[in-house]
Amino acid sequence: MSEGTGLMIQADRLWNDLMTLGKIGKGKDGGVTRTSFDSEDIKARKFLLQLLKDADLDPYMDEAGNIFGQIHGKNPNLPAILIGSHIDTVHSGGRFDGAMGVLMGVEVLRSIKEKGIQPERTVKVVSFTDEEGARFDYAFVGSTALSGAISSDQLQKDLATALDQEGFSYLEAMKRASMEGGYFSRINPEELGKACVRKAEIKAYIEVHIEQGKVLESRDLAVGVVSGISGGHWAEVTITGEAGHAGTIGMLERKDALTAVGECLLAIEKIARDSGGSVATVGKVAVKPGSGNVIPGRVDFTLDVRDISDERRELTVKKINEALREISADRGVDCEIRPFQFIASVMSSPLVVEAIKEAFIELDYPICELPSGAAHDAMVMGGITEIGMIFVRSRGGISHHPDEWSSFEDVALGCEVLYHTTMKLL
Ligand code: HGY
Ligand code: MN
Ligand code: MN
Repeated sequence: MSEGTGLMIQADRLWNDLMTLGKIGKGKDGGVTRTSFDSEDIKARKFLLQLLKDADLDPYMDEAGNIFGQIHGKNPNLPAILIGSHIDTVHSGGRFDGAMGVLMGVEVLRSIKEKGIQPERTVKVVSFTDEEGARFDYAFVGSTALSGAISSDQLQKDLATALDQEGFSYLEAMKRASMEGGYFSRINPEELGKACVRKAEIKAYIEVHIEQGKVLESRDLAVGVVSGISGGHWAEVTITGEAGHAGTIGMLERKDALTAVGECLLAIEKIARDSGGSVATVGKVAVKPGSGNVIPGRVDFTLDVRDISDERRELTVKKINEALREISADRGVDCEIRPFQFIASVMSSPLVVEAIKEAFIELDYPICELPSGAAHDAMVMGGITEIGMIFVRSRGGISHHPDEWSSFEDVALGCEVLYHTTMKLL
């Protein structure tokens, strides 16, 4: 136990790491921006590698840029326990989303090591490359490569065509990052297959995450166990009308792409509201040519549809697609819908859920089970291993925002639950 706190982990040290990492990529509004392989993400990766090195956790990076620390088990042939999350962020996001899960993994491994415990099986912490997809609109890159959720050839093709706003491809960004040398040298988008692990190599994957919702807060609880994670369907939509002079083209002669999109947005909202459980979001809209005195000729927007029920989500997507085509036909504009990513919902594994619940009981804390509306690397890992997640209370449910916050006490308890869970699974 750590002196004075009654905890097996060192909460002060963890909090200090969390606040230090939160300064990397911090902008004027207090939000953190570390998108994959940008300069701040590289700095954060270096910070994490140093932390792992200092703790003697034998760090390494794989071909996909996933960062690992580890304690080698007495029996290296036994499947390992993996604890993880991500350190990339959305644009102007918070300090906790992802980073907290990774740093708790580091803290748990550090604590195990300091107590002189050498487990039977290997335990690793992983920071997955690009969970958020904020720079290239392509998410879950590291967990997809590691789990082999899609073939490495397909992933490489996707990364070659995924572009950031400057037209820089994912593949180029990875190659550039590999030139940092040292641990980074292993990054190789042409060898992503080497980052893929076999099912037999991992016993379970555990992820701690800020809840990003208000369930725990409303129940006055600091931590909870996740029952399942909602899957998602992501697409890009292009509506093409006719650009023209804002002063000369009469209202009845126009094929305004943006007004068509206006109608589409309301239809999307209504379909999701009436679905009985799906949520649908258009979070990014680009208007072309984008001039105040020109009728918009083309609009590109993103579509994000989530639901814990795969069947209901796909029905919602079908209805949305039909509505977009119908509205476009009525307005004489073209509509192209390009689905680019799909992840099925994943239920947590009884093996990990039971271990988490036993940890709660050991700590004499009430058990609260709740679903996750947000996506996580855990759902991708669900394709290859047993998964489970622990949620930490999120102040006001605010997330993907500079004000995102979990208290010191809640973070400490979350990490303590993770420690006890890990020990049960080892
Ligand atoms: O979009 C999500 O649910 C996650 O935060 N990446
Ligand atoms: Mn997020
Ligand atoms: Mn996250």
